[in-house]
Amino acid sequence: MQKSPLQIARQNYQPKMPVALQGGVRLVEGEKTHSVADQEEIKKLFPNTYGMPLITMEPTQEKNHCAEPFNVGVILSGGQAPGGHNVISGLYDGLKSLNPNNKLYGFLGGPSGLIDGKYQELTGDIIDEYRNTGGFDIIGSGRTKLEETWQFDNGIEICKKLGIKAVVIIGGDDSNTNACVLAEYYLQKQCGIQVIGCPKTIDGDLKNEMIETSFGFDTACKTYAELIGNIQRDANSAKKYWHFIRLMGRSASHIALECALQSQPNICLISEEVEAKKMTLNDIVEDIVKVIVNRANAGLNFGTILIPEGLIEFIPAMRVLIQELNDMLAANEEFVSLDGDDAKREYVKSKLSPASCELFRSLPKGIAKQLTLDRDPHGNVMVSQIETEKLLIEMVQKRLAVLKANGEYKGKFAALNHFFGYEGRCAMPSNFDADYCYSVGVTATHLIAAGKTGYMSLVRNLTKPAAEWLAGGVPITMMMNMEKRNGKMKPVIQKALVELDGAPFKYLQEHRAKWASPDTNYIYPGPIQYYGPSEVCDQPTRTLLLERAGK
Ligand code: FBP
Repeated sequence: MQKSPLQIARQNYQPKMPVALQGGVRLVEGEKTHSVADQEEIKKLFPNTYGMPLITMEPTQEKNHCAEPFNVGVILSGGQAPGGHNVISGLYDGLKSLNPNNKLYGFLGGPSGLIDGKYQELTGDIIDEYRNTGGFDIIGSGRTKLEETWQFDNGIEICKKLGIKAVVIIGGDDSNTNACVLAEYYLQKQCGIQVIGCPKTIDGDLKNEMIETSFGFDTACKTYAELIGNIQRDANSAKKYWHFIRLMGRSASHIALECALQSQPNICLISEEVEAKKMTLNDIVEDIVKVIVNRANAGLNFGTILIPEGLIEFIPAMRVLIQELNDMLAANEEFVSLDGDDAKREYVKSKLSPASCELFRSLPKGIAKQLTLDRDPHGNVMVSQIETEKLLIEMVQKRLAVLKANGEYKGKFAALNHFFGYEGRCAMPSNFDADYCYSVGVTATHLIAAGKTGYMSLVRNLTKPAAEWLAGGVPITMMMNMEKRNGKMKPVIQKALVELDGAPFKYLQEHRAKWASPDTNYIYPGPIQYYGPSEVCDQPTRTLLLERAGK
């Protein structure tokens, strides 16, 4: 296979590691834990894995060694995130250093690989091909939900067949919730199979008191910020377009916020703020229009607007509509059997409450249809398919036309829409993600060797140089609360949304008037750098730096 010079160079990159993981490792148990909310219910649902202690890893003189070889299975779950291959290489190297006869199996195509018994042994040659690369193509990923006991039982069979002592699930909040359910089930069954989770998602919404960031967020944001910076240079050169840029991230606005901190656009919408202020679509449009008119008055008919992909779900009336649609689609097979868009539209309208029906009717047909598309296996609306940026352009255009007719706007409005998501999910991992992921993988092997289950591999202190990072394990039950999914209350890992009293949002709040003004405040971040001075190559995200400042 042909490779670029950078691909070849990256294959030989040796991830930086915390001192705690460089030699022998000793596990130290800390305080017992409890879930973030709904303690009694979570405790009842997870009698075996609830309340386990936090674990920290300390360096020792003695090298770790497991006399009896053992095998581990790994699953990549959900959307791609840069660094997944390094978690697997860290796991592989960790296992081999414990005993060269240990084996690593990859389950193919996501969680379904465990259920259907599709696997591949990951040998040294295979691992070497994928070190420090983006993508999940080493074994593939999938969104099958691991939640039924027959699936868990199939897992036991295949693990027994392959001599697998532990399954490592690399996934986001929903996949790690499932990892916890699986760990609990395997303990109840006393089948001797451990389950360890690893925090993955570009969305950045799997974070909490213990997990400082999920992997992939760093690389994805830096990739999008580069593209936004390039667009801003173009806008500032051509001076003729408003760019409406939607950014992936599902519900949370972390990606949009981080990209704003890196590139300083004229406007960055934050879904969580829209919800807190109970804003309507018209309010949002009005805010955008004000900035456009103000810049037009100074002769500037161009700019950039960042839009989080989950925005629509945070507009209170829209949220009610989406919830009604979710419940309707979950409990209704009749809808799927209907033929044609018009029949479906009429059917939906007949099932909605009067207020939601009114809102549904007022939406452009394309957007309304996008809202009724299939949900993901976790019952979530697939916000990546809803073109909010086009909806906003249309509404802004209409409003500006009214202002123009009234003589209140004299500018020219030409808009271009963009959606950045898939461009960043498989980018070559930044040094941060390459280092972080490798350590997460090595940490997981130590948790497995110590017989732990129901834990998430933990690497923290991430704004310090990698040598000073801390490793350990956090019980997954600690992150859980009860939420409504597919119409039913379920135990799930609490999603981290943007905190409006958090330092990253406050920074945006303090600076956005200046960024919206006719002065040029754009930053052009440029591409991710892998080689060169540390301040250029090893910087974590602005979000992480601001959140950790003073801690
Ligand atoms: P995960 O939560 O699985 O990490 O997925 C992240 C994500 O990229 C979201 O930002 C986006 O909404 C979604 O996946 C898109 O899903 P798909 O890959 O199925 O199109």
